[in-house]
Amino acid sequence: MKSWDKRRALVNRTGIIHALDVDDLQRAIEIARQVEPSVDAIKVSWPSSMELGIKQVIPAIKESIKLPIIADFKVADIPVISTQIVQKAIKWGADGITLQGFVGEVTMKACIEEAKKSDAYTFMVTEMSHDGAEKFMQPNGEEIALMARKLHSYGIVAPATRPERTRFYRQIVGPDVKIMSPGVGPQGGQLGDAIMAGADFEVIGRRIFTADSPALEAKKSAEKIAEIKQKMPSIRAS
Ligand code: 3DU
Repeated sequence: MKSWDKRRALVNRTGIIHALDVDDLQRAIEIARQVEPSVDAIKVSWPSSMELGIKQVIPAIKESIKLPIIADFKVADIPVISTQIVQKAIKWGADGITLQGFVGEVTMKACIEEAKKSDAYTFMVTEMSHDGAEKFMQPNGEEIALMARKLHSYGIVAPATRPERTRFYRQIVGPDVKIMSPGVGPQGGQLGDAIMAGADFEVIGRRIFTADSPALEAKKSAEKIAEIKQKMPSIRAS
Protein backbone atom coordinates (compact mmCIF):
# COMPACT_ATOMS: atom_id res chain seq x y z
CA MET A 1 0.00 0.00 0.00
CA LYS A 2 1.33 3.42 -0.93
CA SER A 3 1.44 6.19 1.66
CA TRP A 4 -1.34 8.16 -0.05
CA ASP A 5 -3.65 5.17 0.04
CA LYS A 6 -4.08 5.20 3.83
CA ARG A 7 -6.54 7.52 5.57
CA ARG A 8 -4.96 10.25 7.66
CA ALA A 9 -6.71 11.71 10.70
CA LEU A 10 -7.44 15.43 10.86
CA VAL A 11 -5.65 16.59 14.00
CA ASN A 12 -6.33 20.12 15.19
CA ARG A 13 -2.92 21.61 16.01
CA THR A 14 -3.07 24.99 14.29
CA GLY A 15 -6.72 25.42 13.26
CA ILE A 16 -5.80 26.09 9.64
CA ILE A 17 -6.70 24.18 6.49
CA HIS A 18 -4.79 25.44 3.48
CA ALA A 19 -6.84 25.71 0.27
CA LEU A 20 -4.11 24.81 -2.23
CA ASP A 21 -5.87 26.13 -5.31
CA VAL A 22 -2.75 25.88 -7.46
CA ASP A 23 -2.77 23.89 -10.67
CA ASP A 24 0.95 23.64 -11.32
CA LEU A 25 1.84 20.37 -9.66
CA GLN A 26 5.45 21.14 -8.78
CA ARG A 27 4.46 24.48 -7.29
CA ALA A 28 1.60 22.85 -5.38
CA ILE A 29 3.96 20.25 -3.92
CA GLU A 30 6.50 22.92 -3.01
CA ILE A 31 3.87 25.05 -1.24
CA ALA A 32 2.39 22.03 0.54
CA ARG A 33 5.84 21.20 1.92
CA GLN A 34 6.47 24.82 2.96
CA VAL A 35 3.19 25.24 4.85
CA GLU A 36 3.10 21.76 6.38
CA PRO A 37 4.40 22.81 9.83
CA SER A 38 1.74 25.52 10.17
CA VAL A 39 -1.47 23.91 8.87
CA ASP A 40 -3.56 20.86 9.77
CA ALA A 41 -4.67 19.76 6.29
CA ILE A 42 -4.47 20.62 2.62
CA LYS A 43 -7.70 21.16 0.73
CA VAL A 44 -7.79 20.54 -3.00
CA SER A 45 -10.58 21.71 -5.22
CA TRP A 46 -12.09 21.23 -8.67
CA PRO A 47 -9.82 23.46 -10.80
CA SER A 48 -6.56 21.73 -9.83
CA SER A 49 -8.19 18.29 -9.91
CA MET A 50 -9.50 18.96 -13.41
CA GLU A 51 -6.24 20.41 -14.65
CA LEU A 52 -3.93 17.80 -13.13
CA GLY A 53 -6.28 14.84 -13.02
CA ILE A 54 -7.76 13.14 -9.98
CA LYS A 55 -5.31 10.23 -10.33
CA GLN A 56 -2.41 12.59 -9.87
CA VAL A 57 -3.37 15.53 -7.72
CA ILE A 58 -3.98 13.99 -4.31
CA PRO A 59 -1.46 11.11 -4.54
CA ALA A 60 1.36 13.45 -5.60
CA ILE A 61 0.71 16.02 -2.88
CA LYS A 62 0.03 13.40 -0.22
CA GLU A 63 3.27 11.54 -0.95
CA SER A 64 5.18 14.76 -0.31
CA ILE A 65 3.73 15.58 3.11
CA LYS A 66 2.23 13.87 6.16
CA LEU A 67 -0.98 15.91 6.35
CA PRO A 68 -4.46 14.75 5.39
CA ILE A 69 -6.04 15.96 2.16
CA ILE A 70 -9.62 17.17 1.93
CA ALA A 71 -11.25 16.98 -1.51
CA ASP A 72 -13.51 20.01 -1.69
CA PHE A 73 -15.75 18.52 -4.37
CA LYS A 74 -19.01 19.85 -2.83
CA VAL A 75 -20.77 16.70 -3.92
CA ALA A 76 -24.31 17.51 -5.08
CA ASP A 77 -25.86 14.80 -7.23
CA ILE A 78 -28.32 11.94 -6.98
CA PRO A 79 -27.30 9.32 -4.42
CA VAL A 80 -25.86 6.76 -6.87
CA ILE A 81 -23.62 9.34 -8.54
CA SER A 82 -22.73 11.18 -5.35
CA THR A 83 -21.55 7.99 -3.67
CA GLN A 84 -19.45 7.18 -6.73
CA ILE A 85 -17.80 10.61 -6.46
CA VAL A 86 -17.08 9.95 -2.78
CA GLN A 87 -15.70 6.48 -3.60
CA LYS A 88 -13.43 7.77 -6.37
CA ALA A 89 -12.14 10.66 -4.27
CA ILE A 90 -11.24 8.20 -1.51
CA LYS A 91 -9.79 5.72 -3.99
CA TRP A 92 -7.47 8.44 -5.21
CA GLY A 93 -6.33 9.43 -1.74
CA ALA A 94 -8.82 11.85 -0.21
CA ASP A 95 -9.05 11.67 3.57
CA GLY A 96 -12.04 13.98 3.73
CA ILE A 97 -14.62 15.28 1.28
CA THR A 98 -17.14 18.12 1.22
CA LEU A 99 -20.82 17.57 0.41
CA GLN A 100 -23.59 20.01 -0.50
CA GLY A 101 -26.28 19.57 2.11
CA PHE A 102 -28.93 21.23 -0.03
CA VAL A 103 -29.40 18.13 -2.19
CA GLY A 104 -31.06 16.47 0.78
CA GLU A 105 -30.96 13.70 3.30
CA VAL A 106 -31.00 10.64 1.04
CA THR A 107 -27.86 11.71 -0.81
CA MET A 108 -26.16 12.96 2.35
CA LYS A 109 -26.82 9.74 4.27
CA ALA A 110 -25.50 7.62 1.39
CA CYS A 111 -22.34 9.74 1.08
CA ILE A 112 -21.63 9.80 4.81
CA GLU A 113 -22.04 6.01 5.01
CA GLU A 114 -19.81 5.55 1.98
CA ALA A 115 -17.09 7.75 3.49
CA LYS A 116 -17.28 6.02 6.87
CA LYS A 117 -16.65 2.63 5.26
CA SER A 118 -13.14 3.91 4.51
CA ASP A 119 -12.66 6.01 7.66
CA ALA A 120 -12.89 9.15 5.55
CA TYR A 121 -14.65 12.22 6.93
CA THR A 122 -17.34 14.43 5.48
CA PHE A 123 -17.90 18.16 5.82
CA MET A 124 -21.40 19.22 4.80
CA VAL A 125 -21.74 22.73 3.38
CA THR A 126 -24.46 24.74 5.13
CA GLU A 127 -24.18 28.30 3.84
CA MET A 128 -21.36 29.42 1.57
CA SER A 129 -19.17 32.45 2.13
CA HIS A 130 -19.79 34.46 -1.04
CA ASP A 131 -22.28 37.24 -1.76
CA GLY A 132 -25.48 35.65 -2.96
CA ALA A 133 -25.37 32.66 -0.62
CA GLU A 134 -27.79 34.59 1.60
CA LYS A 135 -30.65 34.10 -0.82
CA PHE A 136 -31.03 30.33 -1.17
CA MET A 137 -28.52 28.81 1.23
CA GLN A 138 -28.89 30.93 4.34
CA PRO A 139 -32.65 30.34 4.77
CA ASN A 140 -32.02 26.58 4.68
CA GLY A 141 -28.71 26.53 6.55
CA GLU A 142 -30.19 25.73 9.94
CA GLU A 143 -31.98 22.65 8.62
CA ILE A 144 -28.86 21.53 6.76
CA ALA A 145 -26.82 21.88 9.95
CA LEU A 146 -29.43 19.91 11.91
CA MET A 147 -29.31 17.21 9.23
CA ALA A 148 -25.49 17.09 9.43
CA ARG A 149 -25.76 16.54 13.17
CA LYS A 150 -28.48 13.91 12.84
CA LEU A 151 -26.54 11.97 10.20
CA HIS A 152 -23.30 12.22 12.21
CA SER A 153 -21.38 14.03 9.54
CA TYR A 154 -17.86 14.59 10.85
CA GLY A 155 -18.23 18.28 10.13
CA ILE A 156 -19.91 21.16 8.39
CA VAL A 157 -18.70 24.14 6.38
CA ALA A 158 -19.80 27.60 7.57
CA PRO A 159 -18.77 31.07 6.34
CA ALA A 160 -15.81 33.00 7.82
CA THR A 161 -17.19 36.05 6.00
CA ARG A 162 -20.18 35.98 8.37
CA PRO A 163 -18.77 34.95 11.76
CA GLU A 164 -22.15 35.55 13.39
CA ARG A 165 -23.54 32.80 11.14
CA THR A 166 -20.69 30.47 12.11
CA ARG A 167 -21.56 31.17 15.77
CA PHE A 168 -25.17 30.32 14.97
CA TYR A 169 -24.20 27.04 13.25
CA ARG A 170 -22.02 26.08 16.23
CA GLN A 171 -25.08 26.42 18.47
CA ILE A 172 -27.10 24.27 16.08
CA VAL A 173 -24.61 21.41 15.69
CA GLY A 174 -23.33 21.33 19.28
CA PRO A 175 -19.73 20.85 20.37
CA ASP A 176 -18.86 17.59 18.59
CA VAL A 177 -19.39 18.37 14.91
CA LYS A 178 -16.29 20.00 13.44
CA ILE A 179 -16.66 23.30 11.62
CA MET A 180 -14.39 24.47 8.83
CA SER A 181 -14.77 28.07 7.81
CA PRO A 182 -13.65 29.44 4.45
CA GLY A 183 -13.56 33.08 3.41
CA VAL A 184 -10.54 34.48 5.28
CA GLY A 185 -8.50 37.11 3.40
CA PRO A 186 -9.54 38.18 -0.13
CA GLN A 187 -13.18 37.23 0.51
CA GLY A 188 -13.26 39.64 3.44
CA GLY A 189 -13.20 37.39 6.52
CA GLN A 190 -10.75 38.43 9.24
CA LEU A 191 -8.21 35.87 10.41
CA GLY A 192 -9.33 34.41 13.74
CA ASP A 193 -12.92 35.66 13.71
CA ALA A 194 -14.44 32.31 12.72
CA ILE A 195 -12.38 30.47 15.36
CA MET A 196 -13.63 32.98 17.94
CA ALA A 197 -17.15 32.26 16.68
CA GLY A 198 -16.74 28.54 17.32
CA ALA A 199 -15.11 27.14 14.16
CA ASP A 200 -12.44 24.45 14.56
CA PHE A 201 -10.59 25.34 11.37
CA GLU A 202 -10.25 28.39 9.18
CA VAL A 203 -9.71 27.65 5.49
CA ILE A 204 -7.07 29.96 4.04
CA GLY A 205 -6.17 29.84 0.37
CA ARG A 206 -4.92 32.80 -1.65
CA ARG A 207 -3.68 34.73 1.37
CA ILE A 208 -1.10 31.98 1.87
CA PHE A 209 -0.28 30.62 -1.59
CA THR A 210 0.06 34.05 -3.26
CA ALA A 211 2.29 35.41 -0.47
CA ASP A 212 5.97 36.03 -1.23
CA SER A 213 6.67 33.38 1.36
CA PRO A 214 3.77 30.94 1.83
CA ALA A 215 5.75 29.35 4.68
CA LEU A 216 6.01 32.63 6.56
CA GLU A 217 2.41 33.65 5.90
CA ALA A 218 1.15 30.28 7.14
CA LYS A 219 3.38 30.51 10.21
CA LYS A 220 2.16 34.03 11.04
CA SER A 221 -1.45 32.93 10.59
CA ALA A 222 -0.95 29.93 12.88
CA GLU A 223 0.69 32.14 15.51
CA LYS A 224 -2.23 34.58 15.40
CA ILE A 225 -4.76 31.77 15.79
CA ALA A 226 -2.75 30.27 18.66
CA GLU A 227 -2.80 33.67 20.39
CA ILE A 228 -6.57 33.91 19.92
CA LYS A 229 -7.12 30.39 21.24
CA GLN A 230 -5.10 31.19 24.36
CA LYS A 231 -7.49 34.01 25.12
CA MET A 232 -10.49 31.69 24.68
CA PRO A 233 -10.79 29.67 27.88
CA SER A 234 -13.80 27.72 26.65
CA ILE A 235 -12.38 26.58 23.32
CA ARG A 236 -13.41 22.98 22.67
CA ALA A 237 -10.68 20.39 22.70
CA SER A 238 -10.51 18.47 19.43
O1 3DU B 1 -10.71 32.66 -0.72
P1 3DU B 1 -9.56 31.72 -0.56
O2 3DU B 1 -8.47 31.89 -1.55
O3 3DU B 1 -9.04 31.70 0.87
O4 3DU B 1 -10.11 30.23 -0.87
C1 3DU B 1 -11.23 29.70 -0.25
C2 3DU B 1 -11.38 28.24 -0.60
O5 3DU B 1 -12.48 27.69 0.12
C3 3DU B 1 -11.64 27.95 -2.06
O6 3DU B 1 -11.03 26.69 -2.38
C4 3DU B 1 -13.14 27.81 -2.14
O7 3DU B 1 -13.57 26.92 -3.16
C5 3DU B 1 -13.47 27.22 -0.79
N1 3DU B 1 -14.79 27.55 -0.26
C6 3DU B 1 -15.17 28.84 -0.08
O8 3DU B 1 -14.41 29.78 -0.36
C7 3DU B 1 -16.44 29.11 0.44
C8 3DU B 1 -17.29 28.12 0.79
O9 3DU B 1 -18.46 28.40 1.33
C9 3DU B 1 -16.87 26.81 0.61
C10 3DU B 1 -15.61 26.57 0.08
